[in-house]
Amino acid sequence: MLCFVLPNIFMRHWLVIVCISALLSCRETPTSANETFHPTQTNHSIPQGETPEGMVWIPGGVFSMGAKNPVGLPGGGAQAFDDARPVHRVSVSGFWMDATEVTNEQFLRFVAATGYKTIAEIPPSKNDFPGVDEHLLVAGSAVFMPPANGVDLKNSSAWWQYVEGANWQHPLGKESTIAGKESYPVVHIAWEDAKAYCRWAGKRLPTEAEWEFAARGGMSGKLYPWGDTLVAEKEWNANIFQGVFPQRDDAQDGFAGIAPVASFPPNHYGLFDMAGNVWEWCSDWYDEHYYKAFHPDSVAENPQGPKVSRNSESPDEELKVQRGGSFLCTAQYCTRYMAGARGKGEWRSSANHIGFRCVKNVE
Ligand SMILES: [Ca+2]
Repeated sequence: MLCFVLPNIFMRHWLVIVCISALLSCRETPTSANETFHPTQTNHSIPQGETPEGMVWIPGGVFSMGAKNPVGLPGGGAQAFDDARPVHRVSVSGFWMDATEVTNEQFLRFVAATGYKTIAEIPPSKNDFPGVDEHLLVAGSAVFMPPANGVDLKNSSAWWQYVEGANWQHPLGKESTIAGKESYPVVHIAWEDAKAYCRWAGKRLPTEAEWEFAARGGMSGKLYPWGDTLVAEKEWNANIFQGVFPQRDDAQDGFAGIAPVASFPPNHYGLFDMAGNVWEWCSDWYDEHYYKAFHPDSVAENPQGPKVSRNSESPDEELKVQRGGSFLCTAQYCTRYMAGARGKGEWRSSANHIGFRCVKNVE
């Protein structure tokens, strides 16, 4: 899989990992052994007591985690998802999960209570960037800026710009606001920002295995959280990108850019936007070879991810897993809204398509 990192001196702020579908070469020969999905065995226990506000119960169980190579399937795009095989059996315990991505309104309550400042709001330190002119060390984050004309899809800097003053309260830069967008997912969130919110809320970030179990909604091996068909009879199930990427978003799904949470039907567990809208951080470090350590027929119990990040395309970066894809995903470029697809991002970086949701253990 070929991925690359946007070049910028402000690495910790906006190293957005972008995976290029058009350039992928399938280095792995699919075999039935490493692409076999078995039925999901769902637990039946339901916790006593009240349901935490805004959360749904994910029963846990044993499922097949990973992704088939979708290349050649209708809408499959050109990414082979080599990092998501072998498909392997995983057991997760039951847990509560936020039904939606964390919204601006919810994040505002967190900031009002704690005074927390996100990484995007803090100017990069001189110590972290020795030799860089101080006037260049400004707080900001990466913002998607559609180019006027077609561009080389190998060059993501053609549509991502580091914008001074861009942060969760000003998603497109200093002059923009979140007024009237209280029900939109909060964005420009780095991994430790998401972790801080979850801790404050008495919750935590999901593991990658928990996230995928939840996204699959009890089904096994489906391409999407709702089934195998991306769109049927023009009824969209997720906020992704239609048109010509990156310059023209036709919004056939009703939204050009981010949508308010829960604008599309939930999956079988009552979870909204498990595909598209904004990327969601998981607790795990990202290792492109992590799945290779699992045997397809053994069962991994509540895997927590690798101990360190490993990625051959950006070996110096520390990457955490992101899941679900975003409003910018399209088969023309990146189909990582698929249920088994993996994403990743530099853990101290943010952008206006990165958010999160939390989970909570049974008390
Ligand atoms: Ca859309």
